[in-house]
This record gives sequence, structure tokens and C-alpha cells, in this order.
Amino acid sequence: MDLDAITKHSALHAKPSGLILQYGTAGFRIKAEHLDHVMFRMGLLAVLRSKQTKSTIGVMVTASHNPEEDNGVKLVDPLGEMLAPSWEEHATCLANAEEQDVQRVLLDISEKAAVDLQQDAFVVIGRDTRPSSERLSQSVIDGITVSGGQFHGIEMKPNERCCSFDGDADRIVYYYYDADGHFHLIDGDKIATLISSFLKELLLEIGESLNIGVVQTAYANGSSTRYLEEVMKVPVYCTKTGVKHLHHKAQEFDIGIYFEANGHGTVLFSKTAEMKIKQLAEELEDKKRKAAKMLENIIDLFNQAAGDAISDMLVIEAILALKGLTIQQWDALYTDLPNRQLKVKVADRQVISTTDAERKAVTPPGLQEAIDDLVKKYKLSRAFVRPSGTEDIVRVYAEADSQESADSLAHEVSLVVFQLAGGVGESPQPGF
Ligand code: 16G
Ligand code: MG
Repeated sequence: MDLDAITKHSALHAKPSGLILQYGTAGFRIKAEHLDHVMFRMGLLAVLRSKQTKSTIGVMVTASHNPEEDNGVKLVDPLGEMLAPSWEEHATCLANAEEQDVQRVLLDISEKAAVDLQQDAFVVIGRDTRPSSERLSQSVIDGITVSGGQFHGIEMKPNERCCSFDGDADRIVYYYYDADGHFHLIDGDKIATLISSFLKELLLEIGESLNIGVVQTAYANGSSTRYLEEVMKVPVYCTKTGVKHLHHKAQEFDIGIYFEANGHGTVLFSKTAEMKIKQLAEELEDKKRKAAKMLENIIDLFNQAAGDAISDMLVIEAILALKGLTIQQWDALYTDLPNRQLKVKVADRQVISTTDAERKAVTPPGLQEAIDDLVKKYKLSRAFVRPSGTEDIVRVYAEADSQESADSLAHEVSLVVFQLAGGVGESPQPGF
């Protein structure tokens, strides 16, 4: 390690004097403007940790669901675990070291943790799409390269199939950039469509008429519901938001496929369906046997890990490979209706109660009528409001035939929520 080079580069990522931070469960998380030195130093620390563990270390630049102007960084240990507690202390020491002490703290850590400085170091960096994240991850890279480590930034090539899980890997979404640089999100609705059409085909092949049902929430894009019902002819049911509600409903079918648009989802097979399919996998011949075997494998996979994003991915990847489908062809099954989600702050969000799987507001009086009148002004339109279960706000969802209409419907609905449900603070402004 070239300590002089580190000192020189560190001065380019100077620490604001007097700033003291603590490495917590979420790593470091504060206003993005105060984080440059922390990022550089976490690059240095990741290299030391990588040398010490002789393994790849992860660095994630994000403040997750915090406000956009915040940012954060956390290190990920070789098996994907949280950073070891003793290294959290090292992280805190290094982040708080005054400029002239950085060298000494690095040597201290290396000594205490018995780091073999001759060892190679490799770091994988991830970041979110906050405006500050690109610059801050560049500071991490600076820290890694100046201390002799290697790093990997995944680049998305046009039309390349990508997928992401959330932190606890119970949500999955696919996406790609097209040749014009437009981002395409393939959400839980399209995943449900792909999986249910494949399962339906296999059932047809083996000649079993087990009943299939797809379960969605009100957030499912209207195009997906229409496609499933009208083109694929599978029955679709809507439940309240939250995995437990979808799961419960999906248990009513021989094969229940449920996905929230946000990527939570799985496939449930009834015991009867499982027994029938396993028996057919023994009895049938040739192509039919192959189809039954395939279903059996899917059952076994989901039985082992229902609701797990990795199982979802394996099934999706198998379907795409078997059907020779590209992500673009999958995406083109139907076109999402333009939509918009907004939040409204109110004094007490429980004044809003809903029915019909959250698609209709019962209270406060007059709210649903007002929403109905607004929805009528637009084509292919739909809107609903519900109190969030995770944040102290009311959520507004609107979709319509154009982005402009969806935006303006969402805005108008948020205004009536503000007026009729006790909005607080500034009233909702148009534009996003
Ligand atoms: C929770 C739910 C998720 C739902 C979300 C809605 C589980 C495991 N998670 O994260 O399914 O989509 O809440 O959040 O059930 P909201 O009520 O704030 O819109
Ligand atoms: Mg999760």
C-alpha cells in the first residue's frame, strides 16, 4: 500500500472538521453532501477487509428509503452478511479520523486485524439511482484503487436482461435498457403473466384440468389484469396489499400464482395438485412425461422456498430458456398503462377506510364520489387511495391512457384527499 498516495488522495476527499459519525446497522447514513470523505475511506477499508478475509467485499452506496438528499454506505462481508462488529468499530474510527491521522488509523487497523497487506483485494460496488450516488461511488472507487484494490461496477449493456432482489431477497424485478437508452421495468405483474402462461401450457400438455388462479392487488397494472383475463383466460382475483392477503387467497386454488407489482410473489400448489402431478410424472410417456416432470420440479422448488426471490428467478430463467424468449419479447406481451403513485400527508391516515380490496374508499364521506368524478374525465382510467401500512401517509394510485393524464389524475385525486381527509402542510402541487 502506497501510504503517501493515500494521504494525497485523502486530501481530495477532505473530512469536514468536527463531523463525527457512527457506523450503525445501515452503515453510515446522512445528508449526501457530508459523505465524500466517508466514501473514500470506506473504499480504503473495504480493501483492508478484503485482504484480511482473502475474499470479495461488497460496498453499497444507498440511503435506501431515506429522503433523496440523503445517502449512505455500508460494507458487506464475503457471504453477504453484515460487516463483523469489530470492523464496524474500525469503520467508525476511520470515518472520524482527522486528515493527518488517516495513515496511522489505517496502520492501526491493519495491525489489530492482522491484515496481510501483500494480499490481493477485490471489491464489488453497488449504488442506487440518487443524483449523488454516482459521484459518491466514484469516491469509493478512488479509495479502492489508490490502496491497490480491484473493483467491479456492473455495466448494463443495451437490451441485456438484468434482475434485482431486495435486501432480504423476497422481491424480484427484471429490467433492461433498450437501444435508445429507455429503461424498461418488468414487474411482478409481468412475472405472474409469464409463469402462469407457462404453467397453463404444461397442464394442457399433460391433460390435467387443475384450476389455476392469479392473485393481484389494486396496484397491478390494468393492462396485466386485462391480458390475464382476456387473452390468457385465467381467472384473476384482487386482494388487499400485503403478502399475507395474497397468499391466503392463492391457497384456494390447485395452482395459485400471486405477485404484487413490487415483485413479492410465488406459486402455491395444493396437496391434491402435487399428488396428481407426481403420479403423472411416473405414468405418462414421452413429451407428456417431460411436461409432468417439469411441473414436478417447479413444485419441489417452490415447496422448498415459497416467496423466495431466488426460486422465482430460477423458474423465470428456466421458462425464458425453454421457450427461447428474449426479455424484449417477454416485455412485449402487453404494454403497461401509464401510471403515477403519490403520497399525501394527513393528520390521521386512519380517517380513510376502504373496501373492495382497497379499490373503494368508504370514509371520509364524499371522497369516493369525488374520485369517481375525476376518473370519468380520463380514458382507460382508474384511481384509488389507501392509508399506507408502513408510512404515516396516504397513497394515491392513478393510471390512464397517457402519462400526462395519469399524472394529472393522480394530482387531482391527491388534492381531494388533502381537502377531505385532513391534509397537513402545503397542499399537493402539480408536477413531479
Ligand atoms: C409491506 C408488505 C408488502 C406491501 C407493502 C405495502 C409483506 C411481507 N410486505 O412491505 O407486501 O406491498 O407493505 O406498503 O407483506 P404500504 O402499505 O406502505 O403501501
Ligand atoms: Mg423484502
